[in-house]
Amino acid sequence: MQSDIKGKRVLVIGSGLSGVGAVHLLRQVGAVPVLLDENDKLTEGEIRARLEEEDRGDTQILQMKLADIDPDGLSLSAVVPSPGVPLDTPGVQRIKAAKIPVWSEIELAYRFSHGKLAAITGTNGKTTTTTLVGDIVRAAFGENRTHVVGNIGYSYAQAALSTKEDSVTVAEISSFQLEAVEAFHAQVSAILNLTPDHLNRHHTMEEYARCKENVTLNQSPEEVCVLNYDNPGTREFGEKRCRPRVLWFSSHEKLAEGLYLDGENIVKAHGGDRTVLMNVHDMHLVGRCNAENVMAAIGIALSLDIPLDTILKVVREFRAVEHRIEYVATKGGVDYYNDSKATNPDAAIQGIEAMEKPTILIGGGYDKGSTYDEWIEAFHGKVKKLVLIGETREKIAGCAREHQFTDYCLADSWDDALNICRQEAKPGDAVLLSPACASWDMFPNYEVRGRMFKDFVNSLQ
Ligand code: UMA
Repeated sequence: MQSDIKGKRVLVIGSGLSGVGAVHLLRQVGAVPVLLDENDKLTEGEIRARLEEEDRGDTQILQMKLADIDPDGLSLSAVVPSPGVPLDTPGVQRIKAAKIPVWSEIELAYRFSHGKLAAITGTNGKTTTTTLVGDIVRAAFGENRTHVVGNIGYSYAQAALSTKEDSVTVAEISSFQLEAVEAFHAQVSAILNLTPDHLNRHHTMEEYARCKENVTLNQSPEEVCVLNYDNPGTREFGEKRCRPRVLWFSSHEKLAEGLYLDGENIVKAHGGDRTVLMNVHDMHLVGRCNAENVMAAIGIALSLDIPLDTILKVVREFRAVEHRIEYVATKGGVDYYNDSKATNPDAAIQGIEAMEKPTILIGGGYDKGSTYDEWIEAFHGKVKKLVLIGETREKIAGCAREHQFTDYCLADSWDDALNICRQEAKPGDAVLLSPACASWDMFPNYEVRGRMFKDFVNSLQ
């Protein structure tokens, strides 16, 4: 589907990956992008330098607060906010009141893309599942027909115009990106799980779930949504409101239809038949959460009509993605794991569960309004020291005391936290960076946080 925006002015908010991708797409289709960034620390030159070479010259740049723009005066035909831009601010509300369409960057991208789309959302496991599905699609259809985009770190808008009728796009989609969608339509969708996250942005769990459920928007009853049978949120959605056909997966229940974990085996149940697909020890990924990601990926790939033997071959060869319970090295008898991607308590619980040794845990960071009770309860005698960093350190310390967990300390800085780990870790221990918080108070993103941790580990004798 295309949209008639040729020659029309479109405001792009944010000059990060999404904004740059959106400007590029808009220019390629003959629209006139106006790029606004609210960060007053950036110079116009810096913003322009972020754009693709061919977009730099005459793209109009605005450096001001969104609340100060005059939507009518700018003669806008649409507004494309980057995912990081909250949509309930007065600036966005004024744009909506002026009846100017507000499209998230994935909505814009979708309108100009071709071929099939598999869209994967959920609170945790998105990146692993998307990467795995991407590898399977690549093995089945070849590199040229495969596009892996979205929250994974590559703007969908940037890739959209390279897609063709025979392309298969695999998109990792966040709740932020699903807030302003309209025509967006994936042939296969997945919601891996729903647990509290980003509540400072979405305010309530209902609103967060509503955004995630938008991944099924415009799907027909013949199309497929892959859902987690064990998670109360996705289960309720699948049983009550989901329009496309549900393909369930479960790591707890032997389902009559769908994919499930039976001891060490992944089993497919269909039409009364049960087939053992593989043993979880035949793959390189560890932990129940990864068995769930693999089942979801198999379900998505089967729904894209990819042969089972192609799927299972890729699953057997697949290795963990960077920053997700990633083994870094063993130094002085201490195992170091980088789980910087655990940016909420639920993901961090999975990090702890995967540890098999007494663990020194680095936690804390940007305050997203999460509660930490369940995370601290999951320590179960495994965490010998909790080293707290960032904005949430006092809040987590208070929560730890309420749960009678007192083996924590507050680090004054990132370096201080690493020094504490160095002093506390004894041979036979593990050190785990699994912060349960976003990184934005101390780092540009979780990747930088994870790489700094790995640099520290690699510098140890
Ligand atoms: N900005 C404004 N006004 C605002 C907010 C931001 O002007 O109110 C400007 C900033 O000054 C900055 C730019 O917007 O220059 C940044 O935009 P952004 O925060 O949307 O970041 P992008 O670089 O466009 O990256 C986004 C996703 N970021 C977020 O959702 C916060 C990336 O996901 C994604 O990989 C990328 O698009 C490509 O699709 C990252 C993420 O942290 C990994 N996602 C969250 C998560 O996984 O928990 C949802």
